[in-house]
Amino acid sequence: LDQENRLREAVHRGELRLHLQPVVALPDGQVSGAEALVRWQDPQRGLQQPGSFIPLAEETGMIIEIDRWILLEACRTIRAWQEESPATAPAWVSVNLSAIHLDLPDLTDHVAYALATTGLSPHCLVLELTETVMMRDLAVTSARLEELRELGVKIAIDDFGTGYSSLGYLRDIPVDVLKIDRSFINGLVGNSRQQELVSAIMQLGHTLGLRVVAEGVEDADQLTLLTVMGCKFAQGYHLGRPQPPAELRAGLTVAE
Ligand code: G
Ligand code: G
Ligand code: MN
Ligand code: NA
Repeated sequence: LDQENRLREAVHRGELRLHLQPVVALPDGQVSGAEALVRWQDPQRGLQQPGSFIPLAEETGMIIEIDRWILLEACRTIRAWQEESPATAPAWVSVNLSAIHLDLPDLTDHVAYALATTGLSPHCLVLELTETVMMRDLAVTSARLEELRELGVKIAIDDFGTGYSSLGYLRDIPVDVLKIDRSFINGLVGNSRQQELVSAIMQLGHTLGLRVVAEGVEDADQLTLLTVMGCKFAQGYHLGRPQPPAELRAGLTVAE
C-alpha cells in the first residue's frame, strides 16, 4: 500500500490518537487550557508525529476528516473532565484547523454539531488557524470566522509572527487569541532585541483585548523571563509535553 492508502486506512481503523498539551496561566502556573494535537498509532512503525503525515493529509484532503475527528474527540474529552472534576479540568481546549476548512460551507455547522453532540460550552472551544489563512481572500475568511464566533467559540492565530502577512488583518478579522510562535521564544534569554519584540507583540495583543500565549517554552529561565515581561499564558515542553489525555488528567491538581 502506498502512504496515502495507509493513512486512509489508519483513519478508518481508528489508529488516530488525541494528545493534549497543557497551556498554563502565569504567574501561578495553573493549567488553564489544553491544545489538541493529533498522533497516528501506526501498528507497524509506532507512534507517528503529525509532521510525518499532516502534509500528505492536506494534499489529499484527508485533513478534513482528521481535523473533524480530533475536534469531536477533544470536545468530548474536555467536557467529560469538566463534568467529573470541575475543580481541575482545563477551562478550554484549542483545536488546530487547516486553512482548507475555510473553503467548506459546512464548517460552522460541523463545529455546532461537535458542541451539541458533546455538550461542551462554546466558550470552552478555541479554533487555531495559522496566520497564512490571512493571506487568503479576507472577505471570505472574515465572514467564516464571524459565523464561528457567533456560535460563541474563540479564534486563535497560531504561529503568530511567522506568516509574512500584513498586520492589517488584525483590523478586519475577528480574533481572540494570539499564539506567539516558538521561534520568538527560542533564544529569548540574553537577547534584548528579541525581548523587546516579544514585549511589543504581547502589548499589541493585550491592547486589542486578546489572550496572548507564548509557545515553545523549553526551560525555567525562559518561563521566568516571560513572567517578568507580563506574559499571561505559556505552553511548551518545560510546562508539559503533548500527552495522552489520561496522563494529563492524572497530573492535574487543585489550585492552592
Ligand atoms: O507535533 P508536531 O510538532 O509534529 O506538529 C507539527 C504540526 O502539525 C504543527 O504545526 C501542528 O499545528 C500540526 N498539527 C498537529 N495536530 C494537528 C491537527 O489535529 N490538525 C491540523 N490541521 N494540524 C495539526
Ligand atoms: O504549529 P503548532 O503551534 O500547532 O505546533 C504545535 C507543535 O509544537 C506540537 O506538535 C508540539 O509537539 C510542538 N511543541 C510543543 N511544545 C514545544 C516546545 O516546547 N518546543 C518545541 N520545539 N516544540 C514544541
Ligand atoms: Mn497549534
Ligand atoms: Na505555533
